[in-house]
Amino acid sequence: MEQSGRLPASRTRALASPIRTRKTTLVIRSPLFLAAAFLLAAAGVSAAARTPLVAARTGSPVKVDGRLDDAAWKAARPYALELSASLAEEGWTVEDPGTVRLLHNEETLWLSVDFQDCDVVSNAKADDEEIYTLGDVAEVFLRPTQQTWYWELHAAPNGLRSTYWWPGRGRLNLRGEDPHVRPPFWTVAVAVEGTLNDWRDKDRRWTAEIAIPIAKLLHESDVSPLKGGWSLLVSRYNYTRWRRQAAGPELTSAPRLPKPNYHLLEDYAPLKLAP
Ligand SMILES: [Ca+2]
Ligand SMILES: [Ca+2]
Repeated sequence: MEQSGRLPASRTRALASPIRTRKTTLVIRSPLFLAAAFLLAAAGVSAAARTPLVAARTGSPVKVDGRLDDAAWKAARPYALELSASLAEEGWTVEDPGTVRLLHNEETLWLSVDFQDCDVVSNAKADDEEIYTLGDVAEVFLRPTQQTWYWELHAAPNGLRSTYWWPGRGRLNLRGEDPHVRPPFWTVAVAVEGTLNDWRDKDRRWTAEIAIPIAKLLHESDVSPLKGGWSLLVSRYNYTRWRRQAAGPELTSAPRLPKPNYHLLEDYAPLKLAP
């Protein structure tokens, strides 16, 4: 989910800067270039969002037990979760670092998260509660880039899940409809180094492995992510007693977003399933 469903008003201003930079470094003669630059701006595509998140291909399935000791994970590149550019510009730094890794075998997309966390907490009691308001979560957003719709999967350190399917972000907060998809079609297992829900001590981390059957992601006539054309955001809510720079949960994501709003769809990274 998000802190606010509202897209930031400064979105246009934020985009103006890289486009201006291009104009100063490139001699623009071609109307095609101008058209491309306009389309880029209209689509809200930032340079950072174009760096793909790559899922390495594995021949051996991941054992989904929350422990990241499978040999296959060694072949997967770790991507660091980052604060939004806006918060970084204000001088904020990440307090509890985290990484995500991706693997696939053409049938299943696996994600693992490794979140350092001084205070692992979740008050969630059941799947499909708004668990991001009840404690720490890892979130996975998956979207066909040409579509308005997207998946939003949440996993908590107590193993609970929420599964959302949004027709489009303009329907967030719409009452009278249930965005949850039940039963969940994906699996998760978690491991906590420390003690869940004990504020008195200092924890170390929680890890999770998520397995998503790729075919189950498809809606209507959408193209499989195996053929490209999908985008991905992995994000986090980190509630902690030990927060230093602000009140409330720390919000970080891969890729980095311009603002701390996880529904900035155009800024998700392309998802690349390596052959
Ligand atoms: Ca494992
Ligand atoms: Ca936490």
